[in-house]
Amino acid sequence: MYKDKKVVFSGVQPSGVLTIGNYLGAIRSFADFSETYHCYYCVVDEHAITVRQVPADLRRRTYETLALYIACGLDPEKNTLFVQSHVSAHAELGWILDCYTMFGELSRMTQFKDKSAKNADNINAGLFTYPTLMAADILLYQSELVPVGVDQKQHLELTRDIALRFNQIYGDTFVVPDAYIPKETAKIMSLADPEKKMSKSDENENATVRILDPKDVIIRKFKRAVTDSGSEVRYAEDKPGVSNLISIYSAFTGKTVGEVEREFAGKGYGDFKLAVGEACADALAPVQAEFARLTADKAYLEDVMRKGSEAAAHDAARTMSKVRRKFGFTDLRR
Ligand code: AQP
Repeated sequence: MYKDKKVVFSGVQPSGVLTIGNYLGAIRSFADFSETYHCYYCVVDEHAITVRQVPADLRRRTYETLALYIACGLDPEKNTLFVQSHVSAHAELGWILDCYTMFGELSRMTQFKDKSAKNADNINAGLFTYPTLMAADILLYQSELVPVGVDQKQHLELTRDIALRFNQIYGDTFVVPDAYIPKETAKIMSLADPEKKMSKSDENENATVRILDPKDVIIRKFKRAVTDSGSEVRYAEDKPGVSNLISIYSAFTGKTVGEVEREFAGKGYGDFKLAVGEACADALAPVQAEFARLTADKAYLEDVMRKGSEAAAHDAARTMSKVRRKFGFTDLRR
């Protein structure tokens, strides 16, 4: 879409207080793209309602997620920061793409299977078509790169398939995007069950470390983290709990896995867990301070939202006009 710069798009659902999984798997890398790409970072509130939300909480978390974007280093002058429901083209293109996505493809999505199991009393159509709305988010801006955690890989592959299908039928319409998945932190696991992904909507508070948790809470949660039998701090398939903690420690300190193993050779899990907690809390402290400053200024956040949604709506309209023309909707706006 931009002749001078390629486009990056990503989003986070305001479905809970963000975890270090969201941070290390996605948000932390967002700012790396700001200089060389045209970046759109969206608070995807329409995705969040596929699971029942308390309206007041959803509203507050939408502000908070935007504030966290900025606190994590995203400058609103260099990135288009906005809220999904403020740009109606997302829902509009989402519907169109629904008509180019097969029932069988959506049925294979593991996130749909997981979330339907978790929300058995509310397996709604939106939960099922979530990936086509996500495809719309990405394709609307002609994005080339989508920084996400590994849990979103399957949705990205579907997005590519939908774009290729559409382009094949109607000629070049969408850029076919690639996922950008950070290698070491692609999937941060739950502290209570290291076989399970850390998720912001997990009801077990001990399973997640939240970006906004105070230092003492962070340290307590790491102290309680489920580890494995034995006492050796070593990265190994049969030690999922300790390996997860090593990944987290390594991500916050910049040390390699080998360096971490050597640092804690001969020491027990207790020392190690304390060090992980301290490294995590120290790394998050500046983000928390900036977040507190930003959330005290609602007018500023609304200004960012307004400017971001105007810019995003303008750019999305260009793709929508192309899409409408290609498949034969009448368009009075030309
Ligand atoms: N545990 C994780 N490790 C690495 N990356 C993760 N992400 C999520 N959990 C981890 C990445 O964070 C980004 C935003 O995620 P999302 O809000 O779109 O939804 P999600 O993937 O469903 O994340 P959660 O925390 O599990 O939310 P809930 O509990 O609401 O379903 C994505 O790039 C995601 O890959």
